[in-house]
Amino acid sequence: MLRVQSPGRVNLIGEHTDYTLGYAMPMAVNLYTVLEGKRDENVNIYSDYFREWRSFTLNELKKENSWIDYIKAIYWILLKKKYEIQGVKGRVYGNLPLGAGLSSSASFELAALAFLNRAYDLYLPPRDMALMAQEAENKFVGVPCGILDQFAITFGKRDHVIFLDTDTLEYEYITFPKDVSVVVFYTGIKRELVSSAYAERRQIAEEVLRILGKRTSKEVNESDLTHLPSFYRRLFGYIIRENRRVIQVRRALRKGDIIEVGEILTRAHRDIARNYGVSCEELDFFVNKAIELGAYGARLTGAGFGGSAIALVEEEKAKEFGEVILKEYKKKFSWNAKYFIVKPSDGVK
Ligand code: GAF
Repeated sequence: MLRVQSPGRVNLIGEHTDYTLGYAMPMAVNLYTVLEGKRDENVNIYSDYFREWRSFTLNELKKENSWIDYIKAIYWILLKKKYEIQGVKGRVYGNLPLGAGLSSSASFELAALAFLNRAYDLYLPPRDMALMAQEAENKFVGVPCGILDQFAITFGKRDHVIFLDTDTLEYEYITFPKDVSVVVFYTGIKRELVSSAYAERRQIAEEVLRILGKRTSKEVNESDLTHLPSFYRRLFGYIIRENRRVIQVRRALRKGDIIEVGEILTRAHRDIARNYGVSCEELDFFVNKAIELGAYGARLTGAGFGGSAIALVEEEKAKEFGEVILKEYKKKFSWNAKYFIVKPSDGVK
């Protein structure tokens, strides 16, 4: 029996920068998708969460709008690249909440890819695994995501965040302070990336690059935007500042200045909410309350539009912080909200 454990991801800073090939700083976290099983002729997987078996044969890789599509997506990319693989009989379970903005889809896809990599001795380098999982998500599942999630889940390292150049895929591990907790807060609002708002942002950002004749957001300055319509200026201005903030957070973390890290995070939230339009009342409520309760900083994490937010909190206060904010939040919003105290963790293994 083979068992693969694939984490979720939290992005510390660098949001909506990956599809213009900018900077980001994610971490893998200790909430997992687990896939266990053995080789077989066809694919037969039981999901604990959905309480059902799903099956397919390798010559019928059609999308069926179910959780099994994520496994199909991985078969699709491996077969397209002519890897010699067969089926699997197994079970998927875990404690990573689905659709909560913590990359449950990428986590599941990488669980499947890592599983097949080992089961069929494919010897895939980690970088290829991340890129293949992204291509599977883009082309089979149909979500136009960047590389952020797949990279974090593949390259995560315990006690570290990853400074990532999403253009060159050069990266650097930066120590995350042990006495600071990352409190992840799920708003209870499920998020579907297939929804058009994400794709729309991506289209506009790519259009700005085209108009300016630039390849990546790293090469764009505020002054380049002067002649663009104000809507474009506003959206792209955010991306330019966010790239800069990733560099600033790297510097502050290296200095061990968590107060500065926190301030930059909160500033990033205000900016994305005001100028990029992917926050919502619930996320803003969490960020405001978190600051009121003494967090170093707080911001939405992932695509936004619901999903999750994070706060950096002193380790010994994290539990109380989570309880208080959850209670306050539930008075006003969803009963499905939850919080998790997470740690930067190792990638898929
Ligand atoms: C989602 C996408 F999948 C990522 O690629 C990234 O764009 C993120 O939203 C926003 O930073 O998680």
